[in-house]
Amino acid sequence: MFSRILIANRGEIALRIIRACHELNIEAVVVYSEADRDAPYLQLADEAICIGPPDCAKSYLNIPRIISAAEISDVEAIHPGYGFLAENINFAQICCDCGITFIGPPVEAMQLLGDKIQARKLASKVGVPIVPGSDGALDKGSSALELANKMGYPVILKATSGGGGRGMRVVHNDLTLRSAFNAARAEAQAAFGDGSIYLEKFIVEPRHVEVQVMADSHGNALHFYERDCSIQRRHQKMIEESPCPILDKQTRGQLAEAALKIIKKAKYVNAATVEFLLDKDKNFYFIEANTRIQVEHPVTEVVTGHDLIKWQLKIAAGLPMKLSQKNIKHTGVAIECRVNAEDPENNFAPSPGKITRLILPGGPGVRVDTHVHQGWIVSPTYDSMIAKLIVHQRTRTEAIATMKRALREFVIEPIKTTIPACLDILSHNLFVKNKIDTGFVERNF
Ligand code: MV4
Repeated sequence: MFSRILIANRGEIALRIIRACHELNIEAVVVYSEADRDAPYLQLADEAICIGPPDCAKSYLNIPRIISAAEISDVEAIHPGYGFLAENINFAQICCDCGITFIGPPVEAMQLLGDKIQARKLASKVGVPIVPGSDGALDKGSSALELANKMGYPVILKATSGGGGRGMRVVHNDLTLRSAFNAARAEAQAAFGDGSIYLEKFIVEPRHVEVQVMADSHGNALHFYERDCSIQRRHQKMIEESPCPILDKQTRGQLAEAALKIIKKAKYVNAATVEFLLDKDKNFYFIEANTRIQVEHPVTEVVTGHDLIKWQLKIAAGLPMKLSQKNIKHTGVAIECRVNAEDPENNFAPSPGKITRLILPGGPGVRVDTHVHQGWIVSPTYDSMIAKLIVHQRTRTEAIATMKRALREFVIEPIKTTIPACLDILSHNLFVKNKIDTGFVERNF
C-alpha cells in the first residue's frame, strides 16, 4: 500500500480523499491556492503546500507546480479528485514519467474513452447498443445534412472531445443544420482544441443513467449498480439517486453487463462511470464513459456500503479487489442533493461571500460531504458547489421525506443556495411519481 500521496484538488473532495487516506494509514499531502489558505481541511492533512494564486491556471491546473509539490513532499502517488486535472491525459503521462502513480486509469484507457467516437466504436464492437449516428467525425456541414436526412430529425451534434454540453447542438431541420454544425465545431475547437464533430439521432426526453464500475490491475472488473442523474439544469446535475427507480431487474442487469463489457475491452483500471440514455420504451444506449471518480459517487457508496475512494487507492497501489460481483449488494435508496452557492431566484447566478451562520443537518440516514464551516468565505473563483447532502432510506418515498427534512434543517446564511430549488423539485408531483427526464427542470421551473 502507499504510505504517502498528494491530493491535487480542493474543497469537499480534497477532504473526502484525506479521510479515505487516513483510514488506510496513508499520509495525505494536499496542495492549495492562496484563496484556500484558511480551509480547515488543510489542518487535517499531513502536509499542505501552497501552489499559487487563486486563479486555477496558476494553481490547481498548473502541472509544473503540482509535480514540484509532489517531488518536494516525496509522495508515491497523486489523486486528482474530479474536475481540474482528473481527465487530463498529459498530466497522467507526466506523473508516470516522473515515477509518480496517477490514481486513475492508464493513459491508454483515458485516451480511448476520452475520445467519444472511439468509445462509440468500442461499445459497438462489444455489442453494446449505441445511439444510431455517424460512423466517425463529420468533415463538413453537408455530410451532416446528408446523414440527418437519411436518419430523420431531430439529431444532435456532439464534440468528439466534448464535455459539459460544450460543442453540442440539437437540430430539428435542414435550415439550421449547417449553422449549428459550424457553431458546434467552433465551440469545440475553442474549448478542447479539437473541432471534430459527430452526429447522433436525438433521443427525446431520455433519462440519464450511469453505471459505476471499478476495475483492478489483475483483470477484475466489477459494477456497483447505477445512478439516475436526470435531474439536471444546463448540464449541471442537481439531484442524483440510486437505484434508477424505473429499471426492472432484467434491464438493470443488462445495463451493468454492458458497462462491464466496455470497461474490459478498454483494459480499464480504477473507477469509471459508463453513461447511458434510457428512452421512453426503456431501451438503453451507451453515450460516453467518464474516466474519474464523480461528484455523485456517495449515493453508490451508501447503497452498496463500499468506500469507492478507498478502492481507488487500493487499486492504484496494485492490490486486487478480493470481491465477487454477487457479494456487492444494494440496499435501499440513496438520494444526493448538490448544495451550490447560487441564487435560484436569480437564474442560479453565483452567490459567493462569507457564511456567517451555518447549521448542518444530521440524524438517521443523513450524510453531509462538505469542507465549509461558519465563517468560511465562498470564493467566486471556483465551482459553486459547497456541500453534498446524501440520504439513505429503505424506500424512495422515505428517502424523499428524509431529504426534505434534512434540507429544511440546513441553514446557510446570508449567501443564497440551491437548497430551496432542491426542495421544490423533491416536492413536485412528477418527481414523486417518478415521471422525470433530463428536460424536467427546464420544463417545470
Ligand atoms: C444526448 C441526448 C439525446 N440524444 N444524445 C447531454 C450531456 C452529454 N453527456 C450527453 N447529453 C445528451 N446526449 C442523444 N443522442 C440528450 C443529452 C442531454 C441533453 C441534451 C440537450 C440539452 C440538455 C440535455 C440534458 C441532458 C442530456
